[in-house]
Amino acid sequence: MTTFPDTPAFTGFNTPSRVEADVQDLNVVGEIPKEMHGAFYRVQPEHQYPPKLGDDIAFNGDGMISMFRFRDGRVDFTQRWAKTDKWKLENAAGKALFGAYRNPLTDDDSVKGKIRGTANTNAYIHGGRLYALKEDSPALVMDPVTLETRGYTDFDGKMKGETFTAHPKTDPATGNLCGFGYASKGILTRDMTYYEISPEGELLYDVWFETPYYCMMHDFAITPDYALFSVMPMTSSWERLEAGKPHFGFDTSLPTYLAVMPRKPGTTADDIRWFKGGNCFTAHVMNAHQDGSKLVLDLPVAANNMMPFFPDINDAPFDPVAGSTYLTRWTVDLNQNEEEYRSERLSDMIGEFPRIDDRFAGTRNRYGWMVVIDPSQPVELKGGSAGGWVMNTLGFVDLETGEEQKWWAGPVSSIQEPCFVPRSPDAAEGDGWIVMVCNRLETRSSDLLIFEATNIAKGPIATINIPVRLRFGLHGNWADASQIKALDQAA
Ligand code: V55
Ligand code: FE
Repeated sequence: MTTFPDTPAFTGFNTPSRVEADVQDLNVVGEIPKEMHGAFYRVQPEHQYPPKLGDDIAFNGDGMISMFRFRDGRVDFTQRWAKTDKWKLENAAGKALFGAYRNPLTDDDSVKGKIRGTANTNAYIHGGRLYALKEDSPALVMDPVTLETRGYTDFDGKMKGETFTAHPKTDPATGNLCGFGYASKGILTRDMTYYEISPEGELLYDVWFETPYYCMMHDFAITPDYALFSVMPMTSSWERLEAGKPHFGFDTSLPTYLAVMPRKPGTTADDIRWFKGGNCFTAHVMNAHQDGSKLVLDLPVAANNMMPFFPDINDAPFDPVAGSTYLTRWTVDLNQNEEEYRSERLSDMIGEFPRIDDRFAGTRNRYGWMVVIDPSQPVELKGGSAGGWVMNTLGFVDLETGEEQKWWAGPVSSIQEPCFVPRSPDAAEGDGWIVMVCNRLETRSSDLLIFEATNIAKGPIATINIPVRLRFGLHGNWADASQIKALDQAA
């Protein structure tokens, strides 16, 4: 019998949905730009079965991939499970076999040594392939048109590490997929790897190095010549796992580091420069660029932990004010003999899930978009279970002029990560649209909204009603039809 727990992670807007679907021609209010020809992919964590240990965190759900296919002003919807090895083993057993998030000590004996990944964090397109990604395991390859799962890849045996990030970047100059892994020699190891993969899917080179302490290395940044990593004290140990504590805990006694690694074959750990900073929390990055000998990294930073489900290692209570993230600029000058990075706040909006026009990854971007918490707006979540602060606002920053815009989703709605869609492959930066899932917490439904990218304040120009109940989601990406041959042909 399947009975999901009556806990916040599985009730209200988070009630399990588990629907694979094909729906043609979704209902649209407003007008979808005819130039939008391609697909928006996004992923949400969904538990296939009730959690083995009675309750769980959303980050441990199985990946469910949604595809919104755009052509001629119409939108089709397809949704499929990312069928990881874990999903298949549990499906065959008819129940959960894997236990807590990144704690193999809690697994059923029958799955010892199996890949624990859930492919629940990002849906990423590169070289015409769709990757469903979870940072504790290799990349899962899926068909970008049918969403059928092909399986994990080790890039023809060339990826020697055990993991591949959920936040790779595509270098617009070379077309290479730039990615990394942490815990590369096994869970809790300090070993990291950097990988570069050609548009044809060939792993070109890797770089191995160690971080000063084991940490959640969730995202990174590239520039034409460097890869930049933020080491922050969301850490773990075998003692934590043996005690059955959440995998990650936040250690306010540790410094942070900005690692700068030359992006070229033959780089070794000795070539990496480590710049120190004070204790703080980081997760996602907006972008980075080179300015002469200076390197500039823009990322949301909080004074303390922003993830209540990964608590303070000394059990200090969660502090939502100290856990508020603000877009921040870290700078280092490679020509100076500096030991610390400089830090300066760029915006007073509480923002996370930063995005850019990805064609400017690694170069100086003018525009950025974020999910913003605006505590000045009223919240009445009738029927919603979301506690605490609500991600209620889409934010926009113009880093050249300092202009900011906000669009508030209303008192009973919250939003998921925005994604930029260029008007055409060679359009100017920011010339295009934002697509974004909006959670209707009261009716437990979802809409996909479309905004003019540099005029979000005026509100959506189209609202696409999603006829399937979605849940909170994580990351997604747009692929122009020309990036996926089969999408282009099946017109
Ligand atoms: C993050 C998300 C994850 C994860 C580790 O946002 C870090 C950060 C959805 O899964 O496993
Ligand atoms: Fe992420």
